Amino acid sequence: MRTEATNRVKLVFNLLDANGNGVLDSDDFDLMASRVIEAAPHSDKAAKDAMVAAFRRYWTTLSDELDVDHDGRISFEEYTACVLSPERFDATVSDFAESLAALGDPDGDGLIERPAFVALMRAIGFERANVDTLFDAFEPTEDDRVKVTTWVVGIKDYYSPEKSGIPGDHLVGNTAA
Ligand SMILES: [Ca+2]
Ligand SMILES: [Ca+2]
Repeated sequence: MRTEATNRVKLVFNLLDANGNGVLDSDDFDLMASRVIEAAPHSDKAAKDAMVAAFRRYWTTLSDELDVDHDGRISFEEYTACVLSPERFDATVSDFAESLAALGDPDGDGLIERPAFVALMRAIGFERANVDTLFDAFEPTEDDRVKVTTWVVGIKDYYSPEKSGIPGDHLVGNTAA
């Protein structure tokens, strides 16, 4: 696995541990889902429900696939296995990526404005400066919007162990140090 992928995985693990107890557990995903929903006040109920469902599925998949000692929690060591067999998580990551991007596009025009993007990414816990750099790397239009599809691809790439030098690496930024 590439170093960049390891750093991306480490960052996501720390962010997903929303209650800060050092392991991933069911509670983290409820907390994260409510934070993200709150950051999308203009989205409709269907989009919010889809996001909540995607977070639930995310936890269920991680729990089924990675909780090898069956203690209901996923340690960082358990979590790192996800990058070794990413194909087991493809469908879950796709569902998550599409739900998140859809939440950022309440008017359904296929484009996401910077403030909506920043609000969602900050809710997940990424650093503001890194979020702006990522948005710029997605090559926004003149009126500062990026395509939903670009973001979806960006999220999937983020979880790909063989990828490096991708826009998502900007999220790691200084926080990896
Ligand atoms: Ca936790
Ligand atoms: Ca465990």
